[in-house]
Amino acid sequence: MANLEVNDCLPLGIAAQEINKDYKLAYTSRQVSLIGRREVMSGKAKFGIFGGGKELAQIAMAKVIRDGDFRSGYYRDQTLMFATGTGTYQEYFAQLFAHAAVEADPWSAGRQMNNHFATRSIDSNGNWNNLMDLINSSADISPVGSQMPRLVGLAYASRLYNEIEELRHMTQFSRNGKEIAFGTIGNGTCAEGMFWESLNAIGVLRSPSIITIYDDGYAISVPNDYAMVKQDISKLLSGFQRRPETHDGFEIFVVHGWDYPNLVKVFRKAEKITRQENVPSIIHVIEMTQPQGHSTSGSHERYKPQDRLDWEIEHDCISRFRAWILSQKIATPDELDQIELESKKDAESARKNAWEAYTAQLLLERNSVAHILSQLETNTPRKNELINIKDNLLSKPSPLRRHTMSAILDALIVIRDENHPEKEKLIELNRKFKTENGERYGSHLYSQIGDSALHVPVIEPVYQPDSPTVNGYEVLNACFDAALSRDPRIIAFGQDVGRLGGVNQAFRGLQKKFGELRVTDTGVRELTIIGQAIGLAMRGLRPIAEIQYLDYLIYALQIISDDLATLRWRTAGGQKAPVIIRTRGHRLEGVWHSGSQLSGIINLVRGLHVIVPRNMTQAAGFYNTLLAAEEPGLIIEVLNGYRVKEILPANIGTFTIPLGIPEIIRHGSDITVVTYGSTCQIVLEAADNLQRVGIDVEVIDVRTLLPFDINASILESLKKTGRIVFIDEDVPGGATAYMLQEVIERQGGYFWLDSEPHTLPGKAHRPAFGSDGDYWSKPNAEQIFETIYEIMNEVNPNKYPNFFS
Ligand SMILES: Cc1ncc(C[n+]2csc(CCOP(=O)(O)OP(=O)(O)O)c2C)c(N)n1
Repeated sequence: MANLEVNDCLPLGIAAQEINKDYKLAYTSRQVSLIGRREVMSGKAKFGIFGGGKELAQIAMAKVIRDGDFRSGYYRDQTLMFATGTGTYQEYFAQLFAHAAVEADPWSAGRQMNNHFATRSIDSNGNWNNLMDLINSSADISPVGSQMPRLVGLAYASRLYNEIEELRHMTQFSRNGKEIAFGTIGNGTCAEGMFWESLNAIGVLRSPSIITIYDDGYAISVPNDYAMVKQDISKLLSGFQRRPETHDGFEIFVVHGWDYPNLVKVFRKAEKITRQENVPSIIHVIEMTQPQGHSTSGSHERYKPQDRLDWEIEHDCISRFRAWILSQKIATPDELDQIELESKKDAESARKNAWEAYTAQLLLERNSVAHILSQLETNTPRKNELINIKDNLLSKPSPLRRHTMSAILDALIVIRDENHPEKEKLIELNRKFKTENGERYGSHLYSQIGDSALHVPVIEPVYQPDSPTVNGYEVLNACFDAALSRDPRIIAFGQDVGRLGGVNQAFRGLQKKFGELRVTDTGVRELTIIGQAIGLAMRGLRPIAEIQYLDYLIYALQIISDDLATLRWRTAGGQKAPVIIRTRGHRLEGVWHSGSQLSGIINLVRGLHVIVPRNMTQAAGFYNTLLAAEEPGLIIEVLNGYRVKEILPANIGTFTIPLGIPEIIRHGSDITVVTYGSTCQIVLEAADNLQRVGIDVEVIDVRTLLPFDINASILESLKKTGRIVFIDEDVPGGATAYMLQEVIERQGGYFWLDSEPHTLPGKAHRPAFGSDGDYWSKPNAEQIFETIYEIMNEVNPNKYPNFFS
């Protein structure tokens, strides 16, 4: 382990002027933290978390981070953002105030709490910006440790750009893969499993990353004794240390957080090793402090003993920096005092400007309502009530939109029986504000522009007289072969995907054809398979990440939900990660290979497309659609479909299937059955039997759960039949209930029902093993028959008398 001594590092070769500039930066960064806390305490902002005590390490990091590099960090990194010029003090306050505009808070347009950073990778048309012109920050999220899985892909992308010849032309994303992915993480979070999984993956993938651990001894109130063996993360990590001159493993450094010269030296050394040799580094920054406590939620005096508090004052990195500058005679005390004075002014004026900009629009909105209320007062008998509403609205110290909205409704309640032109104006404002704010706070969950999967032109599959009939897996194999040939950005990986070609053979022979980097095996690590995909996609590549079975998607569901699904929304359209997740499920044998946890999934991954094709041709069409767009999507293939025969379309690499468009797979007039995936086949069997007793069933395959039937075509079927059943393999109240809500409530199906709507899901327990276990755990053809027959029996008992129970 490279443990440097202070004297090793002199001379630094940094001009006095630059050191003074660094001091100003560190000092101003601390000032904005202090002012930020004050703003929260005075009620102007709701919550604050700050980077005090971590300034110097970030200033040192900023000296080695280059255009094109990526950061995946957490909420302590404000100084890095200021030092690299990727954020201003005013933007910092804008985010603290939750100023909901990209122009004010380009990191999140007020959608994220403060100190959650993100640079803008895409423009307002969804086109990639030149990432080589930016010091890129992948968008932060609050679940601690969640910055680590995507770091795997951000770092691995450099290797791919370096080693895959066909990617060399993508100079907007990489210069021969020389970019480093910088990770930052707190000591406490190193107890998370995802930290270890990510570290191991980065090591195995030999990818250029510098991971900096900020160690202030605590995770909120919990000291390291409770968090890790030996209470020392770099001791624990020593097994990752590479042997001299080898490339397997990490270079590990330990350095003090208050030690400017050594921090600079360590970062320089780490950068050299990582950038030139492609060996990842870990920098354990010890003896950091947290002068403002964890966040505005509490004060650290409650849990840190007095001697620790005293120690923190003594080891504060800014006062130590000042002392060092003076000891080196780089500046005089007067000069530093002057810098501090200017810093305070800069910080205060940034706060003031941010507050004025934030409140300007809100005041405008508030005043427009107050103005209408004043006009109304003059010709209503309920004048006093309106004056009260107006005064109450104007008396709020922070003009929040919610106050304006309650004032509007309050006033409308008061004058509900009166007629004035001003009342119409108020109703109009109510409508306008709802529309504007729906967009302001909710836009970009999915793409609203040209890279949307919903804009991909439909190309029908072409069948010729000599089109061969093949196994389902061969349909996918041909689709992936065509995709990999067409587009060098496509990178497929997962457990057994490479050498074996996937457990169901869809990638058979493709590693041999396209090379080990394009079609790759991974370790058994679902979370970081997805993280790898997110990072690659953020750097312009098109990963197809495979999770071997749907049941194991749960391991990665947190990161899909928190990171991938929210990315475009939480950056208000500033970043995207068009990841395709491929998995298989629904139906095989046994508890852990036949789950169909769709309700859990669809409700956690809004922001992704969720596609549940009934066969492999359908799946291929959807892969082509997603690959033609730039949005993330999950495709769940049916596990029992790989050996089912299908006709191979002549245009297997290009035909597309639109999202959100159900398909009627059997026409009928008595009752509508809505289903998807592997139950399609079972419902069709039941429908044949129902035909024998005179019941004509219309069967609809919804094909995609997100989006769901965008043209309300199921409603058209319901209008015809008046009866509807939703069937799938999820638990009761699961995705069948979701479909029911979509059709009956959203589409207005309620008004067309002649019978009570039904759901027929799987059982609440997990699917039992064996064919009979499956039969008694999931909807089967007999049960479907009986359920539908009973509905028809209720409609016409004479025509459909009960004969089976
Ligand atoms: C997954 C998750 N668990 C818990 C929390 C609540 N939480 C926020 S910060 C924090 C402590 C993190 O400590 P550390 O990693 O040492 O970073 P520091 O805040 O000290 O810089 C916790 C437990 C969270 N945000 N995410």
